[in-house]
Amino acid sequence: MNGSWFASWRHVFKLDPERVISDEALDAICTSGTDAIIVGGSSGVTFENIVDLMSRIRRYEVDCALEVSTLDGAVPGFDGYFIPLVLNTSRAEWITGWQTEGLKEYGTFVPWEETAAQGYIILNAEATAAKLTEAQTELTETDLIAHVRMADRLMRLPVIYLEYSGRFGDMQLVKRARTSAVHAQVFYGGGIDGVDKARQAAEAAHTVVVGNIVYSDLAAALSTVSAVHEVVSSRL
Ligand code: 1GP
Repeated sequence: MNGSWFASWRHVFKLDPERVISDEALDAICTSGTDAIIVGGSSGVTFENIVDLMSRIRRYEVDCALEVSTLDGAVPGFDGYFIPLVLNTSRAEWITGWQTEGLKEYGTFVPWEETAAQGYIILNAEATAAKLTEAQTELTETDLIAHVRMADRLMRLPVIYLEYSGRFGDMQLVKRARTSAVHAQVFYGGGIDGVDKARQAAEAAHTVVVGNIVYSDLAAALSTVSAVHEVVSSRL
């Protein structure tokens, strides 16, 4: 795929620094066998709550990356950094605007070897990120493939993130996106609530991201780790 620091990730938990998670739950997540934890959220993210969550995850060996989504949310100390660029919006500030502002401020401190842009394609109109960025979520397959080619072939982004946050997506569409990408690693996130959906997502995307269910049903969240890894090992 791309030889990057996240290339081997198949299952990822995404934790929201704004939400409360007990030490016991965090221990279970960090020792679950997941390939990595991404810290990120669409609202209420502050320097302080990121530092707090990072320092708790740092007690474990699991890889931990930060999705930098606000100007004051660039916190040092993570294994890696993702910079989201929203591709299906006409609001330029979400494509390159805020990112350029961030580079004006922190550009000389960026650990480039561990930093990767994510081409976000947001496909659930109800997701907070969709509302915030005014994403055009109603994409046909033709629209989606064009966005994938834009990200993968023209912009050469290392990650394409198909974001359905809060709702399980169309796996046929996700699979089409993955097979259309030549270089990029295709992440899928949204609505995974247990083994069955985790398997379907693992069949469709390169990397499966599990978020909300961590906070509402920890056992179901934990069950997704082996579900994803079993699909991947059955392909080997
Ligand atoms: C959110 O893609 C992730 O950014 C995961 O989505 O919270 O719906 O699992 P869920």
